[in-house]
Amino acid sequence: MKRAYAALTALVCLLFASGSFADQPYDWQMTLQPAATPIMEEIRWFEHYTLWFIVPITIVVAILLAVVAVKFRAGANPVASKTSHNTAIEVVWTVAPVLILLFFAIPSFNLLTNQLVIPKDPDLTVKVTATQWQWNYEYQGETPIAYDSYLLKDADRAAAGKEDRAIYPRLLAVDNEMVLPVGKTVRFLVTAAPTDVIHAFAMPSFGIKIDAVPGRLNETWAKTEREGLFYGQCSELCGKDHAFMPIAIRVVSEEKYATWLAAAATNVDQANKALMASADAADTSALVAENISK
Ligand SMILES: [Cu+2]
Repeated sequence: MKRAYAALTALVCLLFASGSFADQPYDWQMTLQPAATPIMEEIRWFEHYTLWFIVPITIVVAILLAVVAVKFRAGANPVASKTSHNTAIEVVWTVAPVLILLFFAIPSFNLLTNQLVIPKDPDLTVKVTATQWQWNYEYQGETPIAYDSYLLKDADRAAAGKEDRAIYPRLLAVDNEMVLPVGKTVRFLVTAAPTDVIHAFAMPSFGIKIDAVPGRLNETWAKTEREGLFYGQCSELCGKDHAFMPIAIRVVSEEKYATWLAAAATNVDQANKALMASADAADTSALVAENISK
């Protein structure tokens, strides 16, 4: 009976938990996406931290405004006060914001430094080149691999084996995802094609958003902490199809990555398909196992 119940629970969870297959925004989302890198964890922490200042300040200012509006209304003050200066108040409202801003500035600069200082000797370097309107990923390894990543068109879903819209959402899914090994430090070199326009490479779960500028090589990095399929989008208005150049990154185990890399050296399309089949199957069985063990 217990087993049957567990199996039923697993099935129900599977039916409703399809969102957990891929990291992407959801309707009416209010918060940031869950983190997949230490940088994004820091960003999420910083966001919560700033709220501890923002919320009380907003409440105090709103109360002060209400008090002033009521207490000093024309009806209660037929003769207006001529007071124009109060040294004590001026000192307080100068010093207090400076102190509050210091509490923001220090962790903020820390975060910025962590984002912009690329770790020495990254495990992997991927050059990302944006063009109107697709991405090109170039793996700087012993066997150079480069391929384009386009928006997945609805008409191509069946042929690509990407009919599950929970895993491959409309306008976010691509034909060929970028593939990265989990737990490794990846350096991204980001640019746009020489005669193109400015785009931006953005991956919310990684805490990455960096401009792709023609003639300029921007650097950023990520150390992924978990496997999954992560979605982002071009984040710099770049022309009529700006909304149609999504970014998809598949983070897999080191072994799967090695297999993919070897296969991709000869045929990227086939390597991606093989990886997709094993990754999607693993996701599903892991979820079932996780739910049965609960
Ligand atoms: Cu773009």
